[in-house]
Amino acid sequence: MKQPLLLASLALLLTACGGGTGSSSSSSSSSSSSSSSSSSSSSSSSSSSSSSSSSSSSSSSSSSSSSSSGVTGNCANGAIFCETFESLAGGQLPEGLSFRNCGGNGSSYDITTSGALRGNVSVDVTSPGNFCEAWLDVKAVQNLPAGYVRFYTRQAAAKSGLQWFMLVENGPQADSNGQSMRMRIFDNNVLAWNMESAGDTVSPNFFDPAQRSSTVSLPTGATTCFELFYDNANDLIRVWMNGTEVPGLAIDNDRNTGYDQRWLDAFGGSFNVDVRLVRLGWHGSAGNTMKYDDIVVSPNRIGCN
Ligand SMILES: [Ca+2]
Ligand SMILES: [Ca+2]
Ligand SMILES: [Ca+2]
Repeated sequence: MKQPLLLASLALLLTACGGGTGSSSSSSSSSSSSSSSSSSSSSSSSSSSSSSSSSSSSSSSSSSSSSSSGVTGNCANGAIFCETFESLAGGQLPEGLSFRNCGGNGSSYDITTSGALRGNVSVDVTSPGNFCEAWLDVKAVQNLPAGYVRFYTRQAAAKSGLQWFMLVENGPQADSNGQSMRMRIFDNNVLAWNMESAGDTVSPNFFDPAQRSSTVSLPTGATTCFELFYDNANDLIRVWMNGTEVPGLAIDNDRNTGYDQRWLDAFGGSFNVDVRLVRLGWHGSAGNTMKYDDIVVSPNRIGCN
């Protein structure tokens, strides 16, 4: 039985912000630029006022050009969301994205021509560290029970350890908290899934040299394409980097295949994939800026071209 999202959000609001767990609850800055939809995070409107100002002040210009590109209707190959940021320089996030700040002016985004990843404009997402979250909420995922999220990214500085740049909110309780699936950057930039509430487990178990080779290191200083696939009905998660699947990041509920045994064990033998939101940005102990561009959500594989 699913707990109503409102209750989950309210529960999160009671949680203290920050701390070593990284579970800063902070309220929903998403409401500042979200227009409606059934977003789980926007339901906590009671505290949104504190964060809405920060998100709008984060970008250099206040011209709200939210009329842009691509929420629906003009994306290729059946995609339900696509954003290149090309017409949004200096402005606000488009309707399909919202910003989740840790509160106040803690984190920020900036749609900028500086160092653009693709074309002339991309978006910088900056966190000062100390577990102040900075997320772009990719809201189209809420309307898709199975699909692909494709994006390009580049980190300004190599930061690893207790850091993560993507959150997959799986199940009704996950809301940038201990039940979120973190795409975490461990030492030497090794990527692995990590969830705090499941014994802080990691998948793959990269501490085992044999499994270390099943995953990749996040390139630093290079624009990198990621594709995430999730299928809530068939309980599948897969990840590609630069067009090549990363076998160690696949979770398929078959402990006889791949490298998900540790993950499945942490959930009592099976993991119910129930993806409700994907967040792109930065969160963790260290501050950083992550650039993002060409974000697409589609029921079909998108690729990196
Ligand atoms: Ca662009
Ligand atoms: Ca499922
Ligand atoms: Ca498996």
